[in-house]
Amino acid sequence: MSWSRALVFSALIAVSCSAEDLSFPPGFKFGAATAAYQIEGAWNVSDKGENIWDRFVHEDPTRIRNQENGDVACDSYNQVERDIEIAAELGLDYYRFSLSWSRILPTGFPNKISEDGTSYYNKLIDGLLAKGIQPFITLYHWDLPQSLQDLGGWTNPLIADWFSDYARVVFTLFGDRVKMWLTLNEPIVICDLSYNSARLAPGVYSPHVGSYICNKNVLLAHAKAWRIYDEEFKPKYHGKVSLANQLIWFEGKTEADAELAELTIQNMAGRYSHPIYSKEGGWPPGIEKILEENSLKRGFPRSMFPSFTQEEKEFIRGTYDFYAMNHYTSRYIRPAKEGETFRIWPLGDAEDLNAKIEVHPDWPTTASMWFFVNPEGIRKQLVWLKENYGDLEFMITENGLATFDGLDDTNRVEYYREYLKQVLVAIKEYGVNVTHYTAWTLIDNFEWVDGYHSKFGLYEIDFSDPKRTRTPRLSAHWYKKVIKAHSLDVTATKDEL
Ligand code: PNW
Repeated sequence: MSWSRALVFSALIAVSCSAEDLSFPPGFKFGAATAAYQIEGAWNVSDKGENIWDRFVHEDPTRIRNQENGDVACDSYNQVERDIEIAAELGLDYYRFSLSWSRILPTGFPNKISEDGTSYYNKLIDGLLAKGIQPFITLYHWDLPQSLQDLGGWTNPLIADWFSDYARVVFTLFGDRVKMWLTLNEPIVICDLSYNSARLAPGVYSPHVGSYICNKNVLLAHAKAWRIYDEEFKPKYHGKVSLANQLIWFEGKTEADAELAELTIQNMAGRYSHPIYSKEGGWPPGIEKILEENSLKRGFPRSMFPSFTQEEKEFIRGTYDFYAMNHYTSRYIRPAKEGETFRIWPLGDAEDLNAKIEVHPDWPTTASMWFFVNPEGIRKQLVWLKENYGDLEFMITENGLATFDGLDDTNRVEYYREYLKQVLVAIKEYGVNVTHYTAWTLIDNFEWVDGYHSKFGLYEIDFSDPKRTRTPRLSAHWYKKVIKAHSLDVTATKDEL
């Protein structure tokens, strides 16, 4: 569809839904999310081991805007009670947070389990449960123990064993009380974004090689951890495990680019989803051949994109209990022109498909340079997932807006409302079984290379205050009402601030 036709089409959809019921299906759950390195601080307390983000920010502080880092962050390590209180104030059904691998296993390996690390997470889990809030744990949100990075990290195939050993320790420690799990957050960031740019930890530059090897290894690591839960823990604890994929919605810039858009989705969403969620398993159709040809063109004697053995394909296929999607933004795609160069940052062009990405001039910009607002993208993405992988249970495990300072975040309320409306359309008109929605994020936090510059929090944090005071924004008041009413038919006004 062309740009102009897409806009007319979206206007029609908007009209057809305006008189719609804004309530969520019974049993639909609302949560909010954070990640360990972004909030905890306490990077070197007790016996915690160093991780790749600690190393990345200390080794060369200029890698991060304003030379900021997560040494203290939101001080959540010391403010666990306040974080639980906030989750309760909002009335969350669940709180999604991640564990710091090197806080639990200081060496990266299970030869030593940290008592202090374990007791921090026990406090958080038990405190949430006491308030009726379900803990939803991500095992890995980008902070690999440095000890394992020194052995090659995600490019060493042994990582599947290291990760699954860690997973077993965690399931043993917390599985009696935690029923919702994600193994990895956004493997496309761990592999593609990181190795193709070196702009994220571990700062290793290995485009089209490291990123490909990592791609296969993260899938094997996930599958191994999923199978450990399935065999050793699910029979007694009955929890659910998946991984969270970052999905950017793509459309062709012109009608002629529709096929290219589909291929782009397969090359991004598909490389981290098809092996797990498709009926046949393995890499998405067509991708292996393209990446092999590219390797040869780049002068390698053979494909740098690893294939799967039949056994590996079977091992990975079906290792899910639901589909977890993080979604923020959309893009258009078009073929590259002769001699055009490719961007690698902040969001690389589809160089492997010889294609350029663009944004629609009408999409509002945000405080993050990669982030443009297009609410319909979330609906189209959900419908695409159902069409490609079947009638699965879908959970939105991240969605939210980047803004600058201030408690009056009317634009964040607007963002949530418009994206959630589209989620309701996906559920009610397209029959997509979406059961959970997770706001990113509970509190302002360390936004990776953007430092503390752009803010995603429902609660504002005063980072100049040693106490890191947390204050609800307008969006927090609004989200609380949505959760209580189980509907978008609510308003929050500025005098509530
Ligand atoms: C996610 N993109 O990252 C992460 O899971 C969070 O840790 C992060 O704070 C949050 O989104 C906001 O940035 C993203 O390329 C990575 O569209 C990549 C993209 C979006 C989000």
